[in-house]
Amino acid sequence: MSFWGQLNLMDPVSQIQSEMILFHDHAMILLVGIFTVVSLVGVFIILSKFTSRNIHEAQTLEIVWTIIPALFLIWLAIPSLRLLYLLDEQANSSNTLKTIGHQWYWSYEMPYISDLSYDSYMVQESDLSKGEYRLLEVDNRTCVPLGVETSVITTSADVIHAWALPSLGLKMDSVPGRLNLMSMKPEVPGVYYGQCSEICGANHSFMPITVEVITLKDFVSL
Ligand SMILES: [Cu+2]
Repeated sequence: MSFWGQLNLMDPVSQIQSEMILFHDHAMILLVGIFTVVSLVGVFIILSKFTSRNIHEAQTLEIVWTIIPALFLIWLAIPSLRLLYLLDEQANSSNTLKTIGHQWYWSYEMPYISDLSYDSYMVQESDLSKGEYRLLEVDNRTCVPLGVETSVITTSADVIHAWALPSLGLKMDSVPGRLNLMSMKPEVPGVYYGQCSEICGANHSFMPITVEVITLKDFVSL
């Protein structure tokens, strides 16, 4: 995550995040197209001599300019719905990570692996080592296995927080008294950063999320 990296979306490391970036590009094609056409129409209206100002109806034109936008909406809606259902897919999950938001830190549990529960606090600026990211490093990173689908269950102990990991296309509210479910399948090993994404109080900006993606072999031997 260099300076230039911070100006863009983070690199996708899961199939679902790549799909979301593709959908963004797909939607941008239409957006840029509409912007261009509307701008051109605006320019033509300014330059028009209004010789057609006495025309009151044009059935064919009206049919065309109703049907074409409707087709564009379908062109947007179909991949959008597909993505929505893909995001909810939980069928092949074989590991579970529970994340609990607190004011102002996260705690994690991995019930299938151990009954261990641990807290994850941000590393203060004065304690950072060289090369570590300010406001993003935590004292206890959570680990998930590479190439394995992990269900992430998120909840909160006090107010509403949100657990987010942009590289993996994850963001979900952590609501007290509720268990919200999402799934992740990281395809590239590495360390990924996220932040609480719900304004949750004074130290909202200081409860980052750091996830280490390690090979299954390393994960099993933890
Ligand atoms: Cu929070």
